[in-house]
Amino acid sequence: MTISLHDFIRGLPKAELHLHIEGSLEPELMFALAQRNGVTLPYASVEEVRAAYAFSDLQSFLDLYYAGAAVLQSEQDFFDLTWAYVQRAVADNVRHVELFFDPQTHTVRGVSMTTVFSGIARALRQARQAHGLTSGMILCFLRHLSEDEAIATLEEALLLREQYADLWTGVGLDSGEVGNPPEKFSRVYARARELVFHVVAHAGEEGPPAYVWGALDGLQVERIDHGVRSEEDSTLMQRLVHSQMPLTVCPLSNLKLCVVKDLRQHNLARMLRAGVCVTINSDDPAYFGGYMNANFIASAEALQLTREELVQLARNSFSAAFATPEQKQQWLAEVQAYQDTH
Ligand code: ES4
Ligand code: ZN
Repeated sequence: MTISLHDFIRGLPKAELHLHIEGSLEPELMFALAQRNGVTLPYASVEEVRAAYAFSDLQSFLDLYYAGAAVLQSEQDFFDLTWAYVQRAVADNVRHVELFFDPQTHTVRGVSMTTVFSGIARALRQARQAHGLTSGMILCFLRHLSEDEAIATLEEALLLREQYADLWTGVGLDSGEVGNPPEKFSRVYARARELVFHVVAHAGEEGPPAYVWGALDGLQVERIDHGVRSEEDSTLMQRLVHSQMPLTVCPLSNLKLCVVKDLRQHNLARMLRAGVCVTINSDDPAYFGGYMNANFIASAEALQLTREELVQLARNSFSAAFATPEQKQQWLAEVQAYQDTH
C-alpha cells in the first residue's frame, strides 16, 4: 500500500539549511516574552500580529521582523526561541539544521554577543542530546549596515569561537538585498575564509543574477541562499549545474514576499529538473506560514513533484550540509533506505 503524500513527506529524513532563528518567533512566544521583559508591542493580540503579516516585499517583512526581535533580551529568551524551533524541526523529521542568527539585531539594543550565542547553543546542544538533531550556527551580517560594522561583529564573536566551536561553523549575509551587493562585504568574507569558516550569502532573492555572480566570485560562497533569480541568466545556470552549487530555496517565503505570484509559477521544479542542486527550506517560518514539511507539501502540490524528486530534494539537503563525508554518507544511506521501503 502506498502512503499519502503528506505521510511520505513527514517521514522523509531532511536537513534544513536556511532558517533564521529570529524568524521562528511565533506570535504567542512574542507576546509571552514581551510580558516577561516589560516590552510594549504595537499589537493588542496574537490575532492582530498574524493579521499584520501581509507583506508586499522583503523590506515590508524586515520592518516587522526586526520589531518582533526586540522582545528577545535574556539568555533564556534565546533558549526558548531556539527550543521551540527544535520541537517543530523534530516533528517534521528534520535531522540536521544549520540556522542563521543576526547578532547585530541584538547587540545594537544592548544585548550581549554572549547572551545570543549562549541561549541558542544551549538549546541546540540539548536538541542533540534529547533528539539526535545535529546542528550548526551561521552568523549573518546585516547587509544594510556597513562592512566595518560586519568586521567589528566578526571580531567580537571570535572571542567566543572556542567556546562554541562545536556549533559555529559559518558566516552568512542577510537583510535588504537590493542596493547592498555582495562585493560590499568582500573584505569580511576574505577574513572569514582565512579563519576557515564556511561561507554562504543571500543572493538572487530580490536582487539580480549579478548579485549571485558577486556572491560566487566576489565572496567565494559555498551555497547561495535563495538564488531563484539565477534562472534569468543562462550562463549562470550552467555554472550552478556544473559546479553543483547548492541553492537553499524557500518556497513559502518567496510566495509571502511576492517574489512569485503563485507557487505554481515557482521555478524550484524547473531548476531541479535542469540539474541544479536545489533544497527546500523554511526561512522565517513564523512569518511565512509554515515549517519544513509545510514547504515540502505546498511545493509538491503546486509543482507536481514526484516522490523521486522529493527524495532528490532530501538528498540535496544532506549533500549541501556542512558536515563530514562520513556523516553525509550516513544520512544519504538513511534517505536511500527510506526510499527503498516506501
Ligand atoms: C530574510 Cl527572507 C530574508 N531575506 C533576507 N534577509 C532575511 N532576514 C530574515 N529573513
Ligand atoms: Zn533568508
